[in-house]
Amino acid sequence: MRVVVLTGAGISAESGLSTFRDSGGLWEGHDPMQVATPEAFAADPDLVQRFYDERRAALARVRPNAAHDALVRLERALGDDLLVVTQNVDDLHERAGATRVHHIHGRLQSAWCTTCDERHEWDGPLGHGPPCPWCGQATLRPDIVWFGEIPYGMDLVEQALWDCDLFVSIGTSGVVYPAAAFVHSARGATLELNLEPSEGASAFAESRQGPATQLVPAWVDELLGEATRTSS
Ligand code: BJW
Repeated sequence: MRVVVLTGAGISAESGLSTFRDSGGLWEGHDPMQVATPEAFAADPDLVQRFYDERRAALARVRPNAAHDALVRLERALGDDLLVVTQNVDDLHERAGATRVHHIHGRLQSAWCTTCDERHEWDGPLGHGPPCPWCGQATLRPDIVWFGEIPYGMDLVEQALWDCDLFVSIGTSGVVYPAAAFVHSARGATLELNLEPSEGASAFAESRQGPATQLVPAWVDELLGEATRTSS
């Protein structure tokens, strides 16, 4: 059974990280076009660096939740037959113990130097213009995929979707492409787990509603139970 799981901000919501588009979400205080485009960064780098510095600092105050933990249980059972593709830039999947995670929108804890093109693991702020550890230029930006930029590793993701028996989308509103179209690329069965039906819910064979910390562990139990019955 080859499974591709797509996660969005909703899986980290119960850990205390804001989603983007829910009321009280990250975009309520910021116009996305003022913080999440290369043009916005060129126009006001201080504002954009502050937005990401605050979110990077917030990671120290949160922990993975039962939904992240359940996906780790699934990885331990399926091994290489599971790929978690996340739109999230937090590190909660990894901190729960996941190893097969692909961040299509980049990571808060990575900094990218636009002079030498090197990427560096980065825990602190970037807003004060620290020098790149490789070339020394003060041209580090958050290693985040903004609107108009190409998400990371799309060939790998498209191949995994083509090969999978099951595609499961968790905690994403289904409005941002290319992730919103993954359901159409998936060759296998499709399932959505979300607090409410997403924009793209009708494209899924099945859609379940509820908080990720309840839906995801229950779904993993169900899948592992089925796998045990089939193998015995
Ligand atoms: C819970 C819950 C709980 C809450 N339990 N659930 C085709 C058509 C139209 C437009 C385009 C198109 N193709 C490309 C575009 C342009 C653009 C785009 O999609 N625009 C749309 C807005 C229309 N896309 C791009 O520019 C992308 N690049 C691209 O397409 O390049 C071309 C290319 C593609 C492929 C191959 C080759 C070339 C780049 C997109 C970059 C997105 N970046 C952002 C911000 C940066 C990261 C950051 O700052 O963190 O990424 S936007 C923002 O939205 C962020 C997120 O990852 C992303 C998705 O948000 P998500 O995760 O869905 O969060 P929410 O808040 O929207 O939803 C949360 C959901 O959880 C809700 O449904 C809740 O109900 C639910 N929920 N609590 C379960 N407890």
